[in-house]
Parts: sequence; structure tokens; C-alpha cells
Amino acid sequence: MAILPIYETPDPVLRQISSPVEEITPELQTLIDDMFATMYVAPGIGLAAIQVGVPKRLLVIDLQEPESDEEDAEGVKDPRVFINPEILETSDVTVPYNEGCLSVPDQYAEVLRPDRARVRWQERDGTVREEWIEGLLAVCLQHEIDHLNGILFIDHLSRLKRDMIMKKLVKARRDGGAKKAA
Ligand code: GNR
Ligand code: NI
Repeated sequence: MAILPIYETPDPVLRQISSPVEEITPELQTLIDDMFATMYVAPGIGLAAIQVGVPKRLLVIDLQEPESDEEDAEGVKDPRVFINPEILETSDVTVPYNEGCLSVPDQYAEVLRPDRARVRWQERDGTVREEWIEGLLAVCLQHEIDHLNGILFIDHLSRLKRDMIMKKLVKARRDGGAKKAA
């Protein structure tokens, strides 16, 4: 399994609108495996294909993954695959959640989103499913579906907050890709 490089804002790749998956091929299965490997190493709880440069309507989520690439006492892995996900309906109730994004590294801000969403998608074997989704899965799924539409969580913030995050990102990079240097 390959660990793929993750694109970061302001790379225009992240602004592409992803295209529907037409056929579930062995290559797509490999991409899914690579996306999980990449997400676990990052680490993150979700990853959209466009974040690794593939403009397809495909995303993976594992809410059980806190900060390690191994199973631990916190629980076992719960890998979920969403192919061609569509939000059919959302509740009128919105909840704030302090979001982060692997494509906006180390920056966090509260985003308001509907607390429940009725979603239709295909599993990795092609099975079509439709369910009301809630809680952290609803937050994460809406964040990932935004990626498929070229939207980042910072787009939901005020211009002032977004500019502050972009400035901090530039500064963090200038101060030496701290993560790798440290
Ligand atoms: O790892 C991630 N954590 C997260 C936290 C709150 C809301 C959304 C997310 S998704 C993010 C990984 C990512 O960037 N997915 O696109
Ligand atoms: Ni993200």
C-alpha cells in the first residue's frame, strides 16, 4: 500500500469539482486502500480522493482513528468508504464543531453544519445505501463531500478568520515545515 502525498491549500487542485465514479475497478480498490493508508499515517479521520490529487467522487472515513496507525485500547478500526455520495436532505438544526483539515495543516476553527443528513452512496462493492447520518460522522461526511465540490472548511468562515488562518499557514511554512524539522 502506498502513502500518497496530500495536497494543501492554496493548491488549485483542491478547487476542482470531482467527477462521479463510473465503474468500480481494481485500480479504484487500490486507490481506496492507499487512501486509508495515507489517512491513518497522516493521521486523520477522513480523506477525499481530491486531497491526493484524484478528482473522483470518492472518500474514506474512519472515526476510530485518533492518533496512531495501529489499533489500540481506544477501539478497533471502522473503515468506511463512500462512493458518489449525495446529500438528499439535511435537518434544520445546526451544530458547531471545531474542524481541521489535512489540506489546511494544523489550523482549526468552528464550523456550523446541519446535525443530521440523509445521504445516499455506494459501498466499495457497489451496493447502494441510503441513511440518516448524525454526530461526528455527519460532520466529517459533510466536510469530505465539500472537498468533492472544491470547498474547504475555511470557506465557511468569515473572511477575517479565513485570512488569519491563511496567514498562519504561510508563517508556519516559512518558519520551516516545523513538523519534519523537529
Ligand atoms: O482529520 C480530520 N479531522 C476532522 C475534524 C473535524 C472535522 C473534519 C475533519 S476531516 C479531517 C481530515 C480531512 O482533512 N479530511 O478531508
Ligand atoms: Ni479536509
